[in-house]
Amino acid sequence: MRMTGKRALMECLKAEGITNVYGNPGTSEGPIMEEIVNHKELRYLLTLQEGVATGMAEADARVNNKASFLSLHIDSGLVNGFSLMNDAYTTSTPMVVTSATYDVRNLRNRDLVELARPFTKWSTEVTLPDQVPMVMRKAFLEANTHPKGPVFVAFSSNALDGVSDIDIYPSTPPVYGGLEKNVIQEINKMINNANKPVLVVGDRVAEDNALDEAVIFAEKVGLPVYIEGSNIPFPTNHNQMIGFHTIRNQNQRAILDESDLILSVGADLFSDWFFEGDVLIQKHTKLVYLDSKPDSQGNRQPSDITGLGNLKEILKQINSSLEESFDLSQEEVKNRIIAVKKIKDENDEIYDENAKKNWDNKLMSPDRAMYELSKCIPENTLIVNDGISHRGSIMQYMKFDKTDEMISGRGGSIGWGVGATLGAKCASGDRNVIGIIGDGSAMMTVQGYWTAANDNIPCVFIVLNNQSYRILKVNIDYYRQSVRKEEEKSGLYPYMDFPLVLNHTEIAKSMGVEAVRITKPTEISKEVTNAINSKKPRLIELMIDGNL
Ligand SMILES: Cc1ncc(C[n+]2csc(CCOP(=O)(O)OP(=O)(O)O)c2C)c(N)n1
Ligand SMILES: [Mg+2]
Repeated sequence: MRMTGKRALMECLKAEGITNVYGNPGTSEGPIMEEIVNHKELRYLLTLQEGVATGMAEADARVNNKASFLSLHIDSGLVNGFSLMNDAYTTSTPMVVTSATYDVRNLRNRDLVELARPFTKWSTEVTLPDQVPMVMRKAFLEANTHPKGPVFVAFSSNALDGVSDIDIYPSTPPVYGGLEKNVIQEINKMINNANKPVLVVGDRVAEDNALDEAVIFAEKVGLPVYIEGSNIPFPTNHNQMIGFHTIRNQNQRAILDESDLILSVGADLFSDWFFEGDVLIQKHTKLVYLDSKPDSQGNRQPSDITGLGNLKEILKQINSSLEESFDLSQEEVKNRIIAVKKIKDENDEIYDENAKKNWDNKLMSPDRAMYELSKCIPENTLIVNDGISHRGSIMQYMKFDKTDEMISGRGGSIGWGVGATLGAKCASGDRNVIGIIGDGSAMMTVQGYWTAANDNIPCVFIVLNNQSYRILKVNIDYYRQSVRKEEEKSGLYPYMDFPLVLNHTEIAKSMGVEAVRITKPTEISKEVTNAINSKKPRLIELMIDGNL
């Protein structure tokens, strides 16, 4: 069919099932903006800073579990998107990112394709309209193929405004299978021979929709389970879920060190900011490393088996091999589970004891705030967790049974949560979406409050105003104690507090979002309920203690 390149671009997006286009336009995007209004199936969400658009696209991709679409301006607009694109690249979130670019007859200052290359799996430019469909098919295919990640396509004005005979076909993302039978038998043997096996499950279990299979596996073998990453690969309230994977926790480190078999499934095993050594797995511990993503952090530990494939399939294969042959009696599995539950209860007790010390403090304790939130957030809400230093507390009090109940920021950049809350809501229809966001992270992308109001995106932002970059204090303390081996705490946290307190309530109001500031834990429930019932964007600012 005869059409312009810009029309072909829109037809390709529709063929790929895209409904939301996140962006910030410039002069070069004129042809795209003109065209998009002719396609009612496509909703353009105008943001006032590229960090907001990129956060929206990142969350959209994770909610839909497939590539989203992001339209950034040439040069500076694209560069503004890089911090969250970099995270999407290192953590494998699929996104197709575009800029419209110069007329090819112009001399250019910048090669956009080279500029985007370090942050993308594939980066290319389209100069003729005829190229649009094949490049878009490849772009979506690349983004959705492991290791997933952002791709970049620049569209010259010649490609957008040019006319050609064009046919549109969607991409066909690859399907992945399980492992060969002899490998499954080997894994089965190792499970049967192990006395202290441990399971670590991570993001790719969630992405492969394998939570149920992971539960069957853990229950069948009586495994203690750690959750790693930023998704929900295992029910957080399950009796065998004994914690979130971190090498910083000494109790957990001891359990992993004593284990004779670690089964790492879709997880970035033993990853941390600080260098703690190359091989962290003990000599007597065997590692079965299973993943769908070939280049994961966990893959760097020496393993006895490395299996790549679809984790749902692989776990199904393991489960059915255990149905056929598993030596442990039901009684022995029951005893294992009792022992695991005991560890879980002890961990919870230690957590509660610490939390109770500050429970009724005048300046609200973060744990108290998270507890109150957990009591009033309705079932089936999607939580966007950008609580930074309070992520652990959020996970402690809010229990998540299913994969689609929570996503959290991944990769390290702050500024994700505001856009992510918006993008998650845009991708979630009528479902309630609540973002829990650090005051520092939210400040990076406050422009998103305007998009919430402008497009009437009825999500709730809960900003944790602890008047600080609190995580930096946590990390510098850990660094001083565990890396530099200092015995005394210096208590010095230079430039990590905000003596001039941020006021997200007033910022949000100034952009048309209703907002309220809360200092008392007893007020939380009413305000959250009001916010959800309002069916409008709302912001709740919780004033909490930022001290360690
Ligand atoms: C773009 C970017 N700039 C700076 C940093 C360094 N950084 C990491 S966490 C953090 C503070 C986060 O503060 P906040 O969102 O208030 O959460 P809190 O630590 O107080 O819980 C900073 C500045 C970063 N990760 N990303
Ligand atoms: Mg803070």
